[in-house]
Amino acid sequence: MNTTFKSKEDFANLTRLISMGWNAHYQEYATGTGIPARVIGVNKDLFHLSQGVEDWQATISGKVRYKAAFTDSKELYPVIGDWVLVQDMVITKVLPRLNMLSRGAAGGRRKNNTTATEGQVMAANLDTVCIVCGLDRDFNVRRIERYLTLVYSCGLNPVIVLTKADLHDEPEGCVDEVKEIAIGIPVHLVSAEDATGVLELEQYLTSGKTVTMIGSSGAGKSTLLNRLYGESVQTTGTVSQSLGKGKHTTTGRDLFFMPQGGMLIDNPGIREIAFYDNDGGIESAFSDIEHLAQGCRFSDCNHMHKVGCRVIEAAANGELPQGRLESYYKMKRELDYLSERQHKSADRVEKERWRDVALSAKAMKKTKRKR
Ligand SMILES: Nc1nc2c(ncn2[C@@H]2O[C@H](COP(=O)(O)OP(=O)(O)OP(=O)(O)O)[C@@H](O)[C@H]2O)c(=O)[nH]1
Ligand SMILES: [Mg+2]
Ligand SMILES: [Zn+2]
Repeated sequence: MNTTFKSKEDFANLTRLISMGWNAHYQEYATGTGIPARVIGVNKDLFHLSQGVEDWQATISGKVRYKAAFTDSKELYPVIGDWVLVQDMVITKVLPRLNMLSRGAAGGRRKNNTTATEGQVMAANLDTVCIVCGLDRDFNVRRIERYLTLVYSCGLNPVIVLTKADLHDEPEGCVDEVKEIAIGIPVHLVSAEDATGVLELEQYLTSGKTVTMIGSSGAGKSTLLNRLYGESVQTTGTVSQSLGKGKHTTTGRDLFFMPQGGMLIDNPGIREIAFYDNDGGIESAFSDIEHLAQGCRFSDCNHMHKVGCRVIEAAANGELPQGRLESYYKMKRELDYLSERQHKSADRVEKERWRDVALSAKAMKKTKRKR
């Protein structure tokens, strides 16, 4: 990073950006017109940007929009947490992301897109992803397993936050249950109601660090943010008595500069956890099964047939819960299908590209002949 400063002001600006997560990676790519800023809110085509002192709204340049529409859009369209270059209230460049939390979104294949399924990037440039689960009717170990696979598939660091501890008679039992499936991952037991355990979460919110929360609607994400912030900055909503579900109170994504020094992104509740990336998520989320698999007789064992399979043996004798193995099979099938579709789609896009090249060559020949 360039450490020669023309003025005290330059130095102060850089220090402020660093406290917002700026580092040598973004500095390296910050070439072109405009000044760096971070996306702290998105409202359709309007982006809420900040440089630490002031914040303002900007749109995106035609060039960025065009690129996003005709290439792999998930890389290029600004999302919350992105670092961008901005000039005269127009975003001129989205700096390459260090990571992103994405998931499968409903909808078909876009023209010229290289992937079969649409992906939705929820947030970019993250240090920690908090999987928030309420200890009311929201509590579901199988769902936490899915969130873990999603976060790992994106190459991100998960942390599990079991909230609403005040509503459960034996919350410690839930922690033990979760620890069995979340091997080596911190599990925090908190209550936003009476502040139990909330201080523990401050370790993730130190200067320059960006944390995001995901979970179902009504899990208690916004309430937790308010508790950590020390005042009510986000609207919260009640959980339906009959369904035990939230009412999708948070609808947008916002990044908050926390008094602890870090940044916290609140997300809308997730209805359905669909995968999009496939970056070894299953191996990390099911490291116990991966470990058992070393004892399988055949190195390419798919753990579906009994012959010499250590995983099936462990499920049969109770070492491995049957529900966990079923969860593994289901997610593995989904992720295998996803990579197959993405491969196929990439091949098809390549074929279409060559067909287009051939067609335009033909067209050029025709016009030459006419002349
Ligand atoms: N008793 C208790 N209630 C809580 C706690 N945290 C949240 N709640 C309640 O749970 C309900 C839902 O909380 P929200 O914070 O709005 O949930 P959310 O996860 O942000 O939901 P969406 O914005 O819909 O995704 C509210 O009625 C909160 O008061 C807690 O620690 N204890
Ligand atoms: Mg909310
Ligand atoms: Zn096996």
